Amino acid sequence: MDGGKNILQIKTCFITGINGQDGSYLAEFLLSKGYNVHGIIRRSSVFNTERIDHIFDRLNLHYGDMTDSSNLNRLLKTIQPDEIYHLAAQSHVKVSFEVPEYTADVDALGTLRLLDAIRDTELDTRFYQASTSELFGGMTKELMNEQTPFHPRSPYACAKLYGYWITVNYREAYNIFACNGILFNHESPRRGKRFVTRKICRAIANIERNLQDKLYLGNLNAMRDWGYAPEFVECMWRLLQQKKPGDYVIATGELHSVREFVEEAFSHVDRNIEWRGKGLSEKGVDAGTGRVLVEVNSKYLRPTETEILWGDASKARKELGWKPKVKFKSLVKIMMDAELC
Ligand code: NAP
Ligand code: F7E
Repeated sequence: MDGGKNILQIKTCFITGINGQDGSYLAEFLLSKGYNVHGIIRRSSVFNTERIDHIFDRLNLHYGDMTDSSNLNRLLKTIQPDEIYHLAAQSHVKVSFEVPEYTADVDALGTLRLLDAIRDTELDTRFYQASTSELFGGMTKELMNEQTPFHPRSPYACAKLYGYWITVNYREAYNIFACNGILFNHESPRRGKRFVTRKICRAIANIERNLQDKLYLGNLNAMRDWGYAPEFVECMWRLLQQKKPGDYVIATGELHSVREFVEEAFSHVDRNIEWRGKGLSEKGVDAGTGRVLVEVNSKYLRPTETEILWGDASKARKELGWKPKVKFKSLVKIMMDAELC
């Protein structure tokens, strides 16, 4: 007897980080596929479910934390998920320099705790680890794929490096169906407000509404391969539907600088940005009015920077049949439209 689960073919999934950017899109996607969706949220002094409020009634939410093994063990025993999507993390690179030990506890040991809970409970489940292009460190302008050596450049990336390898190790040691998605930056109107794309789009909308004077940024020359989060979460699911577990780079293959993102985003409010000065004195000026709209502030620079992240997702295209539709210009439009409406 299988309690009717297989007869009805309703799959159960467990998402850590369900109220984050990716968790919210993934929950929507898995609900649309008919999954029974469970997830953990943390107790917070204010409401923290804004991104999932619209689907709240269709979710099974539990209090949980990646620092609490007994909680994770208990939840896995009770829920018995067919698939686990491990997205919870202290995900801000700059913040990881301020809280390196906490970042390691949540992002590295948290992953171990969850994998070990699978091992302890002897669950026959599939496991997705939210690995990151930050593993590569981006010191050279080269396309990065599954064979590119890792060189993490922040406490966040070092913690995620452990998460990557412990996922591979538990796959090899205990035959767990465990996969790494090495995702390059992906954004959306639900992106955290302190990540650069959302920060830029929000600031521009605020400037247009006279709520903010200018936008302060750090490294304008950093380059990223920015994709669209709803398309990227679909890959997480595709990865767990494969015959064999594996590790995949997910990226658009298009590279742009923070400076270009600023220019493109300002073009949506008909402002043409001209750059004047150099280094910390550089300013972005509205070519039409001469008003300074962008300044550099050293507090947004990082002790070590990941300069360039540019991904080659050929393996995902071939084996997962995945190809992104939303590239740089349409991504900026989606994000600016959302801020301006
Ligand atoms: P996000 O918006 O910052 O969401 C992170 C989630 O993790 C939130 O739900 C957060 O809950 C939860 N969380 C943090 N600490 C936790 C803890 N100790 N216990 C339980 N939950 C905790 O991040 P995202 O952009 O959706 O990214 C999802 C995952 O992919 C992360 O692991 C990130 O590192 C990784 N990643 C992201 C990108 C990207 O470009 N977005 C690229 C590669 C990899 P609270 O709301 O309570 O803080
Ligand atoms: O920075 C530069 C900054 O914070 C992008 C996370 O999801 O993607 C994300 O990490 C670039 C960096 O994302 C500001 O120095 C300039 O070079 O938006 P970000 P990130 O660090 O790339 C990876 C793949 C993840 O895995 C992470 O979880 O933009 N930058 N000025 C700035 N960045 C911020 N945040 N704020 C600025 O003012």
